[in-house]
Amino acid sequence: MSRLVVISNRLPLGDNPSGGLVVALDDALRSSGGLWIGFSGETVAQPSDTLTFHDGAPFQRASFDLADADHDAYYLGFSNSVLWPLCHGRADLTDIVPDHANGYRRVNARIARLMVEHLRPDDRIWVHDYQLFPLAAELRALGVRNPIGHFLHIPFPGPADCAAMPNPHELFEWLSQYDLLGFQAQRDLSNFTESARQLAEIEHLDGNRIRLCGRMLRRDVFPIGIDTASFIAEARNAQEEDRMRTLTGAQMMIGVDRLDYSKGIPQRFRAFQLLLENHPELHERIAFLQIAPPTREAVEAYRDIREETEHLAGRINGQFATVNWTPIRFIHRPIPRHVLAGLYRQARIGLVTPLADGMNLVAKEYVAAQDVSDPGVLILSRFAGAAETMGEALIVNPHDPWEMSEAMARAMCMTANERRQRHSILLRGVVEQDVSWWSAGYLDALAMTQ
Ligand code: GDG
Repeated sequence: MSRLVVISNRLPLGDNPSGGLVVALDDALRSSGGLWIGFSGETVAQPSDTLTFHDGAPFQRASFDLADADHDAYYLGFSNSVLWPLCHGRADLTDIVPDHANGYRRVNARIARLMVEHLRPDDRIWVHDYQLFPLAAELRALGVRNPIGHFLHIPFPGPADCAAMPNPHELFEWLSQYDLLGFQAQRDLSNFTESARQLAEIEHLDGNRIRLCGRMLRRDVFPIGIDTASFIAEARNAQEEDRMRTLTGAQMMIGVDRLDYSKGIPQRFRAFQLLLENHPELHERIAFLQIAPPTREAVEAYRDIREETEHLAGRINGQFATVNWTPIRFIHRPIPRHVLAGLYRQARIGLVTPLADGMNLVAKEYVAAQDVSDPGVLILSRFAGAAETMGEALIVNPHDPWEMSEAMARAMCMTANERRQRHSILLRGVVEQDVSWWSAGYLDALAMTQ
């Protein structure tokens, strides 16, 4: 079998707890073997012009450093202040700076140059996510003819958001240089097709084949999963359960998200406030634990969301707390994975209500972690990619605090029978469509492109 080369923005070095990409890819690569290339996480004055190889993983790992100015432009700037907000329907949060777009192209060109000397003629190359859209075009310019696939972990923007990019046509030219484009959900495939139709040239050939900007390629939907078997085992082994029960004395509702404006955390806090206003009988009976580790704090929009979230949590606690009960606990730090698994298992409600999300792995982890004889209830936003395959959750509109608070009330009084029925269907999906199923499906489709 030919070697698999994976490239993602961030190479996992040592313990790197949060981030769906890290969690998902590690498992996919172990089973396939090969080389994983990514950013070391270090910014330096003078980055080296070679890759650095690392020991200690069951596959080869190689990293590159970035110059400070390149990190600002490529990562904080174009990737996370233009592409991320546009892909999550927040054109109002973009910060378009021509130098950042240039830096984004420059870094992708540099990564292509660093990679090319390590490539073998029969390698299959799998590129991940929005930070690396131009990479195939840069590799092609250096003469690379290998099959190259791209998988987008976040939503693909519709025509209005694509049109808000500085140079929308360029995005489709970049994408046309891949052999396979993978998306999380049907929603993304439709957005891609419609945006390409309006802003570039796209022709549907047959099956999954299209001609994009004059080049033939394939595109399809590959909903990402989790390492379900290991997560189930982790949750079963968790020792936290009893400790949590004595700590809270109430049913727990849990949210776990990087503190990102796309995750809808303030909206869910307001819905919880409404729940407590309208359901006094639930006072002291429900406790909401929100775990939200920090992320991208150098970007202004992320500092704003932190302030808003802390302010709301303080206000709600001030309004409702009693000497025995704190309605919201907000933890702004990463929690170890095995502790998280135990907390999910203990929680009566898993609250996953992003305003926009590629897939959302927390929804799947919550389901995997449940005790099948007494499972909790998943409340899931219709704007998470996961909603396309997890219809047995209580599906909500995260912009509607009334609907969300009523879903919380309903989850609190749902019979064990209904909880078990819903959970068993959800669990079957999470078991069948796990991360190995996802990577195998993607790699089969990539093989078909040759
Ligand atoms: C992107 C897309 C897509 C979170 N806090 C802690 C912690 N986490 C872990 C969760 C989960 C992961 O991070 C988050 O994954 P998500 O899927 O929810 O979200 P993103 O980070 O935005 O990931 C997303 C994903 O890529 C994969 O394609 O699903 O739509 O946005 O695994 O458990 N883990 C630990 N401590 C924490 O405090 N250990």
